[in-house]
Amino acid sequence: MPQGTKKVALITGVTGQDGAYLSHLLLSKGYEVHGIKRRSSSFNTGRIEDIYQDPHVDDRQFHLHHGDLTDSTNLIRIVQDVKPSEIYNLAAQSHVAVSFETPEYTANADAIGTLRLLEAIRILGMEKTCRFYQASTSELYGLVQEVPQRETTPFYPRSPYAAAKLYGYWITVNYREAYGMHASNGILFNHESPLRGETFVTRKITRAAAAVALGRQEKLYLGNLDAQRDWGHAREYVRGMWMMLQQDEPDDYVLATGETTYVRDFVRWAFEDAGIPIDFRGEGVDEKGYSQADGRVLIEVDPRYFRPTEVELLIGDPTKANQKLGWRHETGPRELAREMVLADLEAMRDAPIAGGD
Ligand code: NDP
Ligand code: GDR
Repeated sequence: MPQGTKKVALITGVTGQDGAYLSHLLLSKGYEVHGIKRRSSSFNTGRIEDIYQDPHVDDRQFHLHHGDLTDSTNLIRIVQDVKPSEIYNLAAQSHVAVSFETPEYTANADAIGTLRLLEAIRILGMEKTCRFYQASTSELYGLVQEVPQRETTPFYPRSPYAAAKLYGYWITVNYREAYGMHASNGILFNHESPLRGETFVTRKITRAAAAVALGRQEKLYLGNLDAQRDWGHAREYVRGMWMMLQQDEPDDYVLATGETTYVRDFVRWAFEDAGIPIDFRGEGVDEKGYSQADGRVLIEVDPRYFRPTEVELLIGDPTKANQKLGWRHETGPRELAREMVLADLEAMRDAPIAGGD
């Protein structure tokens, strides 16, 4: 791109956790940012309210377009209108457990949706002018083949979500090799924040810890407490996405903290930060769980949250991203849990809580 030309980014999944953080980052860097949001019967733009700009305002830097990864004509038209210099494909049916219930839809959005976007770039002859980021995932590693997991670790997907993302990963590599596109995969390990969706385990736990502390909830039902995850902060991970697209050459990178934590320890931390120190009684997933000093059972394992096939252990090796991108994480899981609990406590003090699992 000629120097001095304004960079234009198109973000799919702009209403999600990462879409919100990435929009903030790119706006702060002077980008014109376009996001694709789905039509929904109620507002789904809560995470980007603070950067929303009225369509009637002149010289807007943030624009929203209705669209869907399952609709090729819509994607082609948006890419043609926006003419982005960078596309970040963050949209996905991103819940692993839900993918077992909606496998075909998940494949359509997460696998073929990626192909549709790459084809839009190709059909419009933008292979050399538009860089592409694919939101790949540590779920690709699935059944443990090697730890810590790095770019060269073999994949073994364990869910319809991971199988769909495997296609997204390889079609991105293929378009890079076949058409010389600047297309990169970020293989991101779990990243969380106060903006994390309420049904992912960290946020489910921090909201429940806050609600129990405020006397609004008695108990939290969870699934596999023995799973281990490498949890980092979403704000830091979107910076890594941007860094990948600023490289001269496209490539694939792991972003991770290199530290892994049991779900049960995240539970303990979150409740501790909410002012409810808890003792764990026994080991194993069928155990009733944690109790307070007064004997109340606060956590109960409910098998309905078990997955037909589980990913037991994720721990990433971010050496390549450290060395080639200069990317580093700053926030570890303990600090992350605290930030999320404090944010939920603050939000919940002023607002009624909604249900959900
Ligand atoms: P979220 O679930 O918070 O956001 C997903 C976004 O995709 C939402 O904006 C959602 O819209 C949108 N979306 C879902 N289906 C479609 C569709 N068919 N067409 C258009 N948009 C759609 O995910 P995150 O922000 O956490 O993750 C971003 C991406 O990174 C996802 O692809 C995820 O799979 C991947 N990823 C996430 C990791 C994590 O730990 N967070 C780790 C590794 C990869 P709506 O708001 O309407 O639901
Ligand atoms: P994950 O995240 O599947 O790793 O995918 P999630 O937070 O859903 O689960 C993490 C682990 O916690 C266990 N678990 C529970 N999970 C949920 N959601 N609800 C529960 O009640 C519960 N109890 C225990 C799970 O079994 C699992 O082992 C996330 C998503 O953001 C993906 O899009 C992304 O690709 C990966 O992270 C990296």
